[in-house]
Amino acid sequence: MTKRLLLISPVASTGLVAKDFNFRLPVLGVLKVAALTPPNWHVTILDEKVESLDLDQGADLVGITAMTPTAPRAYGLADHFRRRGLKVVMGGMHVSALPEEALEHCDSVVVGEAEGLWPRVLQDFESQALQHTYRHINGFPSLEHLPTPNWELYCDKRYLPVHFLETTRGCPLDCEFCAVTTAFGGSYRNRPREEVLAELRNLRPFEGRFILKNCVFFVDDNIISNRGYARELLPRLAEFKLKWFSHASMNIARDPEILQLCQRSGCVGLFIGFETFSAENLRAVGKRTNHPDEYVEVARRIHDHGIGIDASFVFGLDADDEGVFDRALEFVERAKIEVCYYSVLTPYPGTRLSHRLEQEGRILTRDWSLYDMSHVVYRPRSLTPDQLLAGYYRALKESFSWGGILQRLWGTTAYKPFFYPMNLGFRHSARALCKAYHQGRMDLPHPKTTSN
Ligand code: B12
Ligand code: SF4
Repeated sequence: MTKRLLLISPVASTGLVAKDFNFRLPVLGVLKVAALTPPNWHVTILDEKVESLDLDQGADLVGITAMTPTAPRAYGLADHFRRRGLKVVMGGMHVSALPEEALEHCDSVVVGEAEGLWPRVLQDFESQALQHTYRHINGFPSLEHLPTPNWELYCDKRYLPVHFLETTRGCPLDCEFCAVTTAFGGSYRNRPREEVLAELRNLRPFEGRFILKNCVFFVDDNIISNRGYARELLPRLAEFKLKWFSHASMNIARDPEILQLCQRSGCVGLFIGFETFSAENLRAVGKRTNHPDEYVEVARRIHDHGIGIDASFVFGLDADDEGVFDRALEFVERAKIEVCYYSVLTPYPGTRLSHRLEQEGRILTRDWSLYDMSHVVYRPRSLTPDQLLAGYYRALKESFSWGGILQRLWGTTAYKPFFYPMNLGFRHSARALCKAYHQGRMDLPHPKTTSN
């Protein structure tokens, strides 16, 4: 008999890219879980960011994903469905780091990647033998022969026209603040090239669009992780006439051949983690690929290939002083960065940063809803929380003012139909957040009292 699986992606209440219309982006994690589900199950995915959830909805089993800022909402929903007598399984970055916490709200937790675990969860559920935790015992699962995600499940969601796809998981750098190495492992695992190409072939172009018909976001943390792999994959992308976007390490700017392959295969933009201008900070977080004296040149070389840059900066690292905001602002203007992505340092559970700040007694709150990179949830070393918050919101406001946007985009060689709307989207969210900040809504409710 067919069983019904309801997969839910909960929404976070705040954050720059959390719930805003401009960031109606698809959720790949639950789509991957759906793809791993055997055909005797009927799967529905509900993404609270783009649709409302019927709390009386029927299902045989409920699966809920959670990132840290969505965890409180995810737990609330799990409690609700369990009160209704339904079994709830949780997965995703946050609950994988804190399975014991999650088990207070759900019946079962999938720790880490669903591949290799999910079919067993469903089998156990069907034979009424659901276990509390499912985890990989031999490291990380193989990325070979992954089932193809069924994008039809998203056909009514009115997401922005972009398909998400992975070629790699994992990252060896293990930057202190980043959740990726703990979650996906300290080596790059590449998917077989032919399987990536088959997945691309399976994607349907977005109907009714003149531009951005074949837009793909490779959600890899570093699209050039394995140079040999990238050298062979990139030329093969040409047949799909993609406009693609991804993350890359700064090493890409030192590799003219790869940059050219990116350009020829339709790369419109790269998210680059510049993070900080302080060599001391870079040493402390372990980001070995970055050298601040090269940043302007890195941007120039990427721009020379018509590729736009989404530059990420983290504020509140231990060596940051009050000048950190102006240094970032000056750089993004001078280097004509197409999109600036500022974050307040946030100690996500499971990261080295979280362990260290915990030991140093510097965590101010474990209200996960505030872990959205727009609040200060720890005690910074060289700034006060107020200085950090004020500087962060000033940088956001200035970078996404009309003047700031024009200054950065004027004369850009990057693909404008991609970056102009993206800036408008960020401007909209940044303004809403700045307003909340000026109304005092981004302060911690009870600073220094909630650590437990
Ligand atoms: C693309 C992306 C985004 C996109 C799209 C997010 C989305 N809708 O999915 C955007 C730009 C919107 C975004 C936003 C944010 N992001 Co983001 N994002 C990513 C990125 C690069 C890829 C996500 C992805 O698709 N991964 C691939 C999928 C397959 O992996 P997955 O989702 O983890 O799913 C697997 C398992 O976890 C598990 N699983 C997941 N869910 C479930 C559910 C069940 C029931 C089961 C059984 C299993 C299961 O199975 C899946 C397959 O193996 C990751 C980094 C990374 N490498 O993952 C960061 C990452 C997830 N983001 C992160 C953060 C912090 C944010 C923001 C808070 C940033 C901000 N400044 O606001 C916001 C939060 C948004 C929100 N929901 O409120 C952190 C999360 C840390 C944490 N502990 O939560 C990450 C890990 C980045 C990092 N370097 O630390 N993000
Ligand atoms: S910040 Fe980037 S380079 Fe550093 S560990 Fe995370 S994914 Fe790897």
